[in-house]
Amino acid sequence: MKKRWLAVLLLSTMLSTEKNYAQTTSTQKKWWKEQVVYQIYPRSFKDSDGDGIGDLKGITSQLDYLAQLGIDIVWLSPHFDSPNADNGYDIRDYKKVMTEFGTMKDFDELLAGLKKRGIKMIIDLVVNHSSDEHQWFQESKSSKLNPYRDYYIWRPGKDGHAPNNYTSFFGGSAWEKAGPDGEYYLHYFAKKQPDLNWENPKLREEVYSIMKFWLDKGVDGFRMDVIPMISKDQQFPDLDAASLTHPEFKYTFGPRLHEYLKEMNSKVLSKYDVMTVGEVFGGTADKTALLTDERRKEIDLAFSFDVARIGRDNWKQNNWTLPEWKAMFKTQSDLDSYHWPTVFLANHDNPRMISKFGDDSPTFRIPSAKLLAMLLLTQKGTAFMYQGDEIGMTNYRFTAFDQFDDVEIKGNYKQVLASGVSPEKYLAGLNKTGRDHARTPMQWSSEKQGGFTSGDKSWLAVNPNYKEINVKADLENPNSIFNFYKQLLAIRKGNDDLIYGDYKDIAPEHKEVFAYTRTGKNNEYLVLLNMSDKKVNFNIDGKFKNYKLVIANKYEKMNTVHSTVVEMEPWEAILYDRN
Ligand code: TEU
Repeated sequence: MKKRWLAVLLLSTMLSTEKNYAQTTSTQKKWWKEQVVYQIYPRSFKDSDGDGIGDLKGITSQLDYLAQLGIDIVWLSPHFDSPNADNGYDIRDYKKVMTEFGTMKDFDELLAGLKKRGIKMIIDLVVNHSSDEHQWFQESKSSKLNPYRDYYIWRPGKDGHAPNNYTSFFGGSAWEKAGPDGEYYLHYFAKKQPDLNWENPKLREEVYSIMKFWLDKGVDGFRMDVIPMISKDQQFPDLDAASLTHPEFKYTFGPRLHEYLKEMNSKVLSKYDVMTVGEVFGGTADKTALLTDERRKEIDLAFSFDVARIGRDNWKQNNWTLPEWKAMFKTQSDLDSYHWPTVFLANHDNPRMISKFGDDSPTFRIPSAKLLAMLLLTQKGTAFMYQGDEIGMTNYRFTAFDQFDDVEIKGNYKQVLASGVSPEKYLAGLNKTGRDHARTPMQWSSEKQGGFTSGDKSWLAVNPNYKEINVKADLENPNSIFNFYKQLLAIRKGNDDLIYGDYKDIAPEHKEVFAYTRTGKNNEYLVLLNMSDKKVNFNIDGKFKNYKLVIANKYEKMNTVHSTVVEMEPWEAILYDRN
């Protein structure tokens, strides 16, 4: 008896040692690997009361629309009480709903309405920082002796200056002097977003209690905002010159990050059947993989920014090539069976995917939007859609700075111009990279304000192309982008070969065509995407002969592969399968 216990003890110690993993596990099936997430940015989705700001009741009014589309999980961007310095990514009260968005009752109704339709919901967990209007910060700021002082990161200045040269993503120093003691607090983002001090165990317990509060309401998990930033190097060393333009690589993966995530997992997440996806802004592929290795018990999934942000250098958009982009998808799918990738091309911090990766001209908007839909839903990984992409919404053409709302642009404006960049050049850059492109209101119909609000104004202008690009028009047209998404989502649902099948890029060096296979136990898929505005004769291996058409974005396409050359139209996307 004693011996048996000793053996069990020994075995469990071995299993819990980080490097001593059991070798038997392979890719485990999980609901969150199979399902498709749809991100809602509540401010811009649907306004129910005419104040020009989207709200929870507005979302609830469109649940049948989401069910009709066929998505499985909604990711709701922050809905918590906030003074909106950064549209809700600055939280004043984590257990209260933002007044503009409604009440807790509205939240409960939204959640119940989703559940009724079999749709899950994950919410945003923004705990690298809070709002400066959070009660914790008000207390913390009031005195060095206040019990909440250590909820935030305070340091004395150096020779009358900030404690070090850290810069904020939203302009200027990352330190701000405040309160009666003349100390500085740290804020990686806006001044109104002071960073929380995770070194303090009391703060960590507060975060876990917030998580439990929402999980006990029935939410199905979290998207974790800039999660690798929560642990900081307590020495706060100056940034070297090279890091000053991209400090995110120094602000992430601090010494205690993995310890904190393991604690969060054991104290909270492990007690629920939920999914977590971390926003990994500022991480290399190797470091990111540590977060999502299922044996380490930290988080399930990570957004790596490589794919969505290719070529982006702050507000500038540099050129990139298709082979470079393809290599990034490969890196993710090359991960071993203890990891699961994500596929995302856009969110509320990035330009519209059609404008960045497709072609938003009148000729090619529809085929390129459908091509990107096929890419998103046939790659290996949990797919994340962003609101409006299902109807092919495009970037807004900004012509003046006062048309922007974004704190990032407002905060950096002076600094960028002072560095010698002309306003025209900055504007041209922002027209490619700006975060507000994705935040213009959802276009529901050709009525005024695109049917987003009954009011005369919306918080950010509706894209003037709403008369042509809107939900109503897409629902009425069987060949619309919406209906293409719907078909693809139906093809993918429950399709283990397409979900778990191996990924192989069959032409990694091809400059126009993205071509890959997904090989499962029962079937093999061949995906051909011509990502150019030229006709391309694409050579494929003889082994694909007799593969049959599943779906394509041009309807006259041949039904079966007859030769080793596929003549592809500009932006043509074709999905074939073997069976
Ligand atoms: O985003 C962090 C992020 O990746 C970018 O927005 C980045 O800060 C910026 O583009 C740097 O140039 C998350 C949220 O998604 C974003 O909306 C918030 O503004 C930010 O964190 C702070 O909470």
